Amino acid sequence: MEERELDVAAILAGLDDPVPEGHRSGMIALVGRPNTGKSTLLNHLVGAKIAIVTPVPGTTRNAIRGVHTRDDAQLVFLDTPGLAKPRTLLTRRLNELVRDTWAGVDLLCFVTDAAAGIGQGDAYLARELASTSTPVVAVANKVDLVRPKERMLPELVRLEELGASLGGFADIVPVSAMTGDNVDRLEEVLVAHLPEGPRLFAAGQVSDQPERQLAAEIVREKLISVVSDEVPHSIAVTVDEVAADPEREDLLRVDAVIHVERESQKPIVIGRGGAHLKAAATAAREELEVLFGAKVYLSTHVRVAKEWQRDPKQLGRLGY
Ligand SMILES: Nc1nc2c(ncn2[C@@H]2O[C@H](COP(=O)(O)OP(=O)(O)OP(=O)(O)O)[C@@H](O)[C@H]2O)c(=O)[nH]1
Ligand SMILES: [Mg+2]
Repeated sequence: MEERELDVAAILAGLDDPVPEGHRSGMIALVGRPNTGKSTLLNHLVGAKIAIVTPVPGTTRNAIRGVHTRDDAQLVFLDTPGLAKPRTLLTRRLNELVRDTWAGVDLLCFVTDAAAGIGQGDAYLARELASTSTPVVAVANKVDLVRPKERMLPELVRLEELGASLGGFADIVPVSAMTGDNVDRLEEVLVAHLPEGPRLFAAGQVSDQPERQLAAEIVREKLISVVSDEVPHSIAVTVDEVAADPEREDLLRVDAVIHVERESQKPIVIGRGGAHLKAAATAAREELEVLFGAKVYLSTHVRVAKEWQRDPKQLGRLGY
């Protein structure tokens, strides 16, 4: 069974195109507390679903790159896990990963949840961001949930006050990452703060995430939506390869392994009569078929990786 390879020629095509004068480019990290809408915003800015989105805080576990190419600029976004109090080795590692991204980017996009209110967690993050010399654009997200509109005012004032700890935000932009309201303006603001420079990626490339990782993430997203309580945090999904079926060229095989932390979590993930697993797998397969433009055969196996969130060896094996 052969793994589908990246089309390198297609990815590199266009890299030599002349770059117009005044072209801007750079890396922009999306940072914020968990659940503020960073991944939703990434998907909207890039115009494709690259990062999974769920109502459960602590969804994103990798620094996911998404590229948006325009004639006059190229914006390379890095979605990051929400920064939260570390409770396990996993969350400690995720926080380190987030901080590592701050150093290597041209611009920080600090995403807050205006509907939940700008709070202590945001203040903590703003103080932490003060240790970098990188400009920070603040986003007040979820404006669609703030009614009446006047209720935005105190949140924007609070955000402005937080900016004082880092010498002022480069800009503050209210948006709805879900409806797309004002995201165009945010994009213009981000471009204005990027340095001049050539394209970093070919025009057609929107992500560098391997197909198997995207597939594993989609399965995890669908599982999170069918299980509840603390179980979403105990789920990790791995896919070794996305490969054409040896018998049928038009069929892609995705073998997903679902890892839980304890034996007692298996029945929760599987559900009565397999109902949870079946619902999640069907939803994942349908989405993968659209994403890959091919028929998908998705198999799922649930395994126990005992206390994986606290075990360095298992974390490595699961890709964290
Ligand atoms: N109403 C509304 N909901 C939003 C908006 N942006 C995000 N959401 C919802 O907020 C929840 C969290 O969104 P994510 O994009 O996963 O948030 P995140 O910041 O990436 O979360 P972590 O990866 O856990 O840090 C999801 O249920 C989204 O649908 C918005 O502008 N309006
Ligand atoms: Mg996320």
